[in-house]
Amino acid sequence: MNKEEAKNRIQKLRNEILQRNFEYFVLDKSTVAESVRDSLKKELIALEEEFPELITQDSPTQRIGSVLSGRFDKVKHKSKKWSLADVFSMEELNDWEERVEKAVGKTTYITELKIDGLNITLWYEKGLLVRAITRGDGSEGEDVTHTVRTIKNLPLKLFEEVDIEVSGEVYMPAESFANLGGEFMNPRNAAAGSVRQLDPAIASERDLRMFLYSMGENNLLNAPKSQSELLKKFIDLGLPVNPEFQVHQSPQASIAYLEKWQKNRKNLAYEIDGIVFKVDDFAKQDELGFTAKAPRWAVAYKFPAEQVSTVLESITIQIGRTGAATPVAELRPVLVAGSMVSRATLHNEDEIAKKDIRIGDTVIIQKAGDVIPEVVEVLINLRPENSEKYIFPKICPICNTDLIRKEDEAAWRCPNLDCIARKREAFLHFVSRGALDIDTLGEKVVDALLDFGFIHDVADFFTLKKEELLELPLFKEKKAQNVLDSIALRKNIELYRLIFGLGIRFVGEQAAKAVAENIKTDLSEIGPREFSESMQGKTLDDILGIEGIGDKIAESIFEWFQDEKNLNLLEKLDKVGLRLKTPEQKKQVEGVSGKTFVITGSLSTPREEIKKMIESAGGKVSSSVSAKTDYLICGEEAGSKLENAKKLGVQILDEEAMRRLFS
Ligand code: 3BD
Repeated sequence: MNKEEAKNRIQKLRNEILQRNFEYFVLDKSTVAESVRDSLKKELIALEEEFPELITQDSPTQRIGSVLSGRFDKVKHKSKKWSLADVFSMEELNDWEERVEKAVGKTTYITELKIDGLNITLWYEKGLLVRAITRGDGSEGEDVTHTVRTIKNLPLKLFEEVDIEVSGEVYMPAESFANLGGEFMNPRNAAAGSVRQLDPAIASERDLRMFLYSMGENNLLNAPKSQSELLKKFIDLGLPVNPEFQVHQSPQASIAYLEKWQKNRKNLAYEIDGIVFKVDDFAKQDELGFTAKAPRWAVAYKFPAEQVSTVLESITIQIGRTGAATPVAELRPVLVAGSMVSRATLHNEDEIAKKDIRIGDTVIIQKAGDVIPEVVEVLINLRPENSEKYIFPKICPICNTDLIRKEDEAAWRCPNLDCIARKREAFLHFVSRGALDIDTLGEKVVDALLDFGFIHDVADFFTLKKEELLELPLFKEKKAQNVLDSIALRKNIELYRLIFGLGIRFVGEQAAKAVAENIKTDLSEIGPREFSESMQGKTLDDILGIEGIGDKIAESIFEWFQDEKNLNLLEKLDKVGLRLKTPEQKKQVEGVSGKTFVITGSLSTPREEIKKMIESAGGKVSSSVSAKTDYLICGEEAGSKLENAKKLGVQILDEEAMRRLFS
């Protein structure tokens, strides 16, 4: 290839890469595979190596330039970079809208997600990226062109040869941040730290992105007349714009947008810390003008903080249903993410030690979404002088029994089955929604029943008397009757609800359903006694054989039914009249249900189909032949399994014999 041909080819390759990158990064639609974009770039690199005199700064191969020798150069902004006024509540937002409409009358608004990133201004000259500057103090920033050039969704060349000054937010997608590891606190810090590298190669390895949202000096011919037109113009130029902006005809409509994103922010690939409200029309923006610091035509609604600091006043120990002793931080109450928080979990002894959390410490607490608030970090500089390392208590604060910590577990446990704290949690679990679902028995009622000594085990719920209930605080005739009625209503429940409600360790709702499915009976309803007998008839292997039950769960279930106390409880539940609906039985086929099959050789019906047929008739399919195998279904060219089956005297069926069995 001669130089002229190379120049031509290079130009075409650059344009193609520019266009494909734009489609991928700005329009968010992939028109060719990433490997294709890579190979185009490879060809371009090869040509530029052959003809280095043809390399230009806007070539996509030239994102990484030379390492900066010292600190960054200071650069004056062409136009002042304004701040944004914050509002923290609906009232403040309404006040702002009233002020706006008083000045310019009814108007349309545009809302944008407030990207939690780093504010950067770019200068393009004749369509080429020539400079990138941090916000600095708003009038002067630092030159970070060398790192910002490496941002993958940012074009080094625009689709039009214009001079334009644009600002936006550099950010790092949450997942990329998570994969980064290392010293940064959050994606915002990671983005800022990457942009402020002296070596552009480091920035280039970080997954940095940018969204643009405002324009300063420019020589556009048909300048946009509103913010929404501006964002569309950006896209025409090839600049990345956050796609979630929206124009609203009324303030009310913009409130819906705010509520939507406050709720859905976790589903975004990047972090946002609020919503920016702007008057859409540039003429109206001009009319409204600026205060000393910020435009009057825009505000940022900041989402309630999810992390705040407060003082840890004491540490209490909460005993759970399984006896686990969970340390709880008792906090000076603070508002977090819109609700008052006065307690946060400290998880376990090791967590406290790892973070060196002490009573009296000022701590950062976090509440994300619906999860339990937790202590994230101690602000060590605020630690009182005389503080001492926290020593985890070794006795149960409720019943004074020595706590036990097994070697492979993080939790200390109260081993006392009669510990009132354990019982309370067990009772609450028994009546909870996934279990017996008795909604009149809330925490207060259960606490009162325990206080008065009216319940000692879960069977006692079913023999409560009205006279007893009437003794409880705030109980009158009607309330007592309500409680009795709702208990009576739950005397007849699905079997799995009891299994779950018993609180056998590791047995959740799914496992409970799996066990219930496995109770073989022709009856549509059984008592706890029959259930108990059926379970006692099972070996550990039988339980392990239940689909969906792993080792840990199986062992726990097996042990539970070895304990006399538990069996007595089931007996008592039977006596008080609890009735258990068994799951609909799979159709039973004589000679198939309860039998174990192994399939081998090549058969005319797909194995999966045969397996389904066997299982829906109550049989089981296993992969290897053993003494427990009842039938070997054997096709052509069977090998060692057939040999084994013969040795063990397992009954062997060919396809025809198998069909006869099922008919
Ligand atoms: C965003 C100003 C105006 C052009 C002033 C209305 C204060 C950071 O997604 N619009 C956005 C975002 C930020 C903005 C404006 N629109 N200003 C905006 C913004 N969609 N984050 N900010 N900024 C950007 C700032 N940065 C650092 C220190 C002080 N202020």
